[in-house]
Amino acid sequence: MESARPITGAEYDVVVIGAGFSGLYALYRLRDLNAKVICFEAGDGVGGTWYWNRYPGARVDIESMQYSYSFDEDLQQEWRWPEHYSPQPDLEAYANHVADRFDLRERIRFGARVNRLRFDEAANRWHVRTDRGDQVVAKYVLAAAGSLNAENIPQFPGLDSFQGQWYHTANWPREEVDFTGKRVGLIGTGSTGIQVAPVVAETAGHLHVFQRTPNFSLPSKNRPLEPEYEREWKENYTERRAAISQDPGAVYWANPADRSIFEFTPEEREQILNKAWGSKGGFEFIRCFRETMVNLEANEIVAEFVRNKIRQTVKDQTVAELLCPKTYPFGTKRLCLDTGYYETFNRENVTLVDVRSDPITEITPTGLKTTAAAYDLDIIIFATGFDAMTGAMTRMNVTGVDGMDLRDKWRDGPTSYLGYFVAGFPNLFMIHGPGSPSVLAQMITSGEAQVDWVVEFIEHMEENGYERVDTTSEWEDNWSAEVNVVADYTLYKKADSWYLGANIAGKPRVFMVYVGGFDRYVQRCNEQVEAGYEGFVLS
Ligand code: N01
Repeated sequence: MESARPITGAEYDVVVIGAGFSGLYALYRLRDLNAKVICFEAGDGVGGTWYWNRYPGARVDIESMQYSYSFDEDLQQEWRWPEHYSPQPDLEAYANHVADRFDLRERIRFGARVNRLRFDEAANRWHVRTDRGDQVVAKYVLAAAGSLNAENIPQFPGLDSFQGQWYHTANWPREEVDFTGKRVGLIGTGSTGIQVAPVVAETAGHLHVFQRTPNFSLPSKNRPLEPEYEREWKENYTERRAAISQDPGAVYWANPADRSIFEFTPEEREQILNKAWGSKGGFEFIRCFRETMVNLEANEIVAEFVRNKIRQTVKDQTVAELLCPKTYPFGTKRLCLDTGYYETFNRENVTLVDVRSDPITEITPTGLKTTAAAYDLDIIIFATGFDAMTGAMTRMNVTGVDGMDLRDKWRDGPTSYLGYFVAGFPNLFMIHGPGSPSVLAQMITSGEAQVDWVVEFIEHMEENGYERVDTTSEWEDNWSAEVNVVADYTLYKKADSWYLGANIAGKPRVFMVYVGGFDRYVQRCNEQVEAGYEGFVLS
């Protein structure tokens, strides 16, 4: 939608927030309802995560033959992915192709960040405003605003005084940033930092990596996509997508192994893990043994195997030990995939700084200070993550029934029913919201499934003349209990991760991701519908 003029006073059936992969698919699906729809997108283009995260090294860590839409057979047959793990430009190009191929752009208003959502109880309508002055009214809001888009920039004193350039990875400029010969400081060693470091180290004069917590990272073994591999996928897409829909992580495993680690000798375990590590790369490694994520003893065997790989790769053993995670079980912070991350620390121009023992105290005009030292820097990169799962929603100033502010509602931690609904916020559907599988399932596929469910829900409401759907605190509590029961069965809560909100100072410690599996989640949502829309208050 090209018009730069704000839209005021218009009424819509549905406002979609966000033109990332889920938002685009929602625009496609909502056509079935013949609904009047508008999408507000903060960026100037489509792609969501893959529009904003254009930092050096940005790359998806699920194979693109799977990390792609399944809804259109011609699309999945015709689109060609150059590499196993696509870099950001290829993913953004794909999102643009989809937007054009299915004529989705005409309904998107770009450069329009939703900054106010107010529910009008008398009329059962949402009033939606954007920072560009749009003011519209809609019966339904479908918030596909992303799980990981409200960037976290730690409040170090002095950032305003810094005379060099600084960037958060999720708000990276379109123009290339030239690191040649520059003194670069990289703060953060999650999935993002681990991708940034090897690329920046290639040209930087010197790279300081400021690490607070080391992460487990697996080799991606990324490579150009072999024509034979592509052909095999395309010939078997129907069966493989079906297998993906039955998988807890919504991914396809070529060699699913259901074996106990305790049935093998230490030598045999080592052999199995080595094979998974060294062959195709990627997350297949996690599935070597069935107990890895639920049994501490099994987990520690796998963790120590990875630590040994780090020790073998990094020449300086003091640095290697600093890079070895030892304070939480393997996989309980989001696992990373890398291309040459640990090798980066063998370079002369790279230094690891442990800011757990020596925290950053301030940003200065010429760099940054820790408690023990000062570092002169030309560029600071914040790979410091996100106010995950809730930030996108709470930053929109949402008020529901009785003027209830979503931030107040979630003061003690986010609540939802099935990850879609928040009691007191009728007709508002979240995609990848807290209480959904979100990032623990492959997000394009799980987004498609969630959008399908929402569209069918709206269809049901329209066919039956309902004006409003809400849920109750009781059903939110039931769902929170279910989310916690499955999380308690695993080791996930043993890490200070963003899944728990632990990365944001003051954020309540609540486990926000449904880890019962994507397949089980879809089943649970359908069960509630089949049980006569149990847990929903329809009127
Ligand atoms: O963010 P993170 P991310 N001082 O929160 C550190 C997805 N993703 O952008 O661990 C010093 O994981 C923080 O330290 P600690 C994926 O789901 C996917 O890397 O909190 N350090 C941590 O090291 C991922 O999980 C892909 O102690 C500070 C880092 O910053 C999610 O996005 C690629 C600090 C933040 O790590 C987020 O990943 C990239 C401070 N004050 C991302 N504050 C792929 O698909 C924070 N840190 C490949």
